Amino acid sequence: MRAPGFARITIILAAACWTSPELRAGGASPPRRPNVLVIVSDDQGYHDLGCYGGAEIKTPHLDRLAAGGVRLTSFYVTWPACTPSRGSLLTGRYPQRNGTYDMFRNDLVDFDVKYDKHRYAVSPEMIGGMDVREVLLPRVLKAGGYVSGIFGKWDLGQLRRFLPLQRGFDEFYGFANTGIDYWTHERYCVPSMRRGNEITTRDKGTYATHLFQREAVRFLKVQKDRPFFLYVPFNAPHAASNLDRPRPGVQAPDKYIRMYPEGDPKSHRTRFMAAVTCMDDAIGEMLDLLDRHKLSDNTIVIFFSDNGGGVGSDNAPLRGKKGWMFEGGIRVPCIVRWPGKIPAGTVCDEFLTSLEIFPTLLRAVGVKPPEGVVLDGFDMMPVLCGKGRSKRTEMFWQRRGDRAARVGQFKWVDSQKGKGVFDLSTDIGERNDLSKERPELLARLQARFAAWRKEMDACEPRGPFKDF
Ligand SMILES: [Ca+2]
Repeated sequence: MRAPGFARITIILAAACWTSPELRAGGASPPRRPNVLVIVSDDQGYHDLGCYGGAEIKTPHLDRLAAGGVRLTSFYVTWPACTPSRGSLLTGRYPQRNGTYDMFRNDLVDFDVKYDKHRYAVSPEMIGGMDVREVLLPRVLKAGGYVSGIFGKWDLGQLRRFLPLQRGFDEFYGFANTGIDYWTHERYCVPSMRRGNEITTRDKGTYATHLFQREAVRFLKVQKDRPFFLYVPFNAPHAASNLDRPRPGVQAPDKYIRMYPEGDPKSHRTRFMAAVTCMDDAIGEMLDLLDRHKLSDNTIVIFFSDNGGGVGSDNAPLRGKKGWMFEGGIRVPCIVRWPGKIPAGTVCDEFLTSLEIFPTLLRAVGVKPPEGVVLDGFDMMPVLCGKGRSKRTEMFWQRRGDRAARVGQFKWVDSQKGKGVFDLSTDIGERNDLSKERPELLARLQARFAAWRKEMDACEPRGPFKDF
């Protein structure tokens, strides 16, 4: 077995990008590699941004980001919930290939079971984590001279060996499990905020989004003079994870709830919109800082939601929501900005996924992918720049017994929430099941899924769920 590691990661300089005329003449140093800012929201719906047609929600800074770059309308994540989706972003691989193909989560919390720290320490969500043989994006970028920081929701394992500082990040402030109370930062009564590897309760009482904003801004100010990878995976607007009953849903500061005076301040929808707008403000400060330090033109900014909208969200016109195999679970808003490269204010309807982000970023910054690692995506920058069609023709999803495939314009779903074959080019809402009238199409989609499943079963096994 080959375990790709840091030592085998080699760097190439993309000569066309990096060798300035001055350098070729023996003059000044080459231009700086582009910075990377990846922002992920949590359970935000397809219609929960102004720039995606959400008229009732206030997202001026995300709208500004879209106005300066490209907005994707046919962009998918790899799983309809948090953990595997975030794992695919950082590995560039299908969940079934990197081994994280379900949540690291204790189901007992749904039955109001309270954990003390000793019981929590040996519970499944504490001991699961992304296989340490997986090479994560910050590890690869480090070979290119990047400093990397993550501020927010890690969600890829809580034991020290799984935590961000052991996976290539230089700084971490946030929580490692899959959800917290926004104010206490506890998960079902267990303190969960960390600085680096250690739990901290120092900021208890401060709204989590404001803390991630504070830390991301601090990182930008300190690291602005060298190439950086800043990863800001918010937990907003995910419902809070605490033991309050009835379930509180999304928590939001009063200041932002008051920005929606027409809504019931106690409703899930009002608080969801308030949490999104608070997050949008945090994103705005990061964008402002890039502008102030004249870094915007040399910074690739990517924003997307880790899965379809959950409690309080609006997924229109898509069918279903978080957890589902229909489009509402897996098709998400995504914005990419790279001034001077990606035309401003454009819309891209091409078939693309979060698997493309890893190879796209490495190509853009001139760092070679890790040797011996199978990546499931490709460089989508030419597509984002309007210079070509997407190479993606297929995508597959599996969550326990639920399965789905998109092949070209057609989608097959076989799940507890429903099944059928749909033509997305005319039926984005997946209302018209074609499986009876097009049995040959159903068979073709099922065959493509079976071929993908066979490939996943044959790849080098990864933990923690697989028996090998
Ligand atoms: Ca999520």
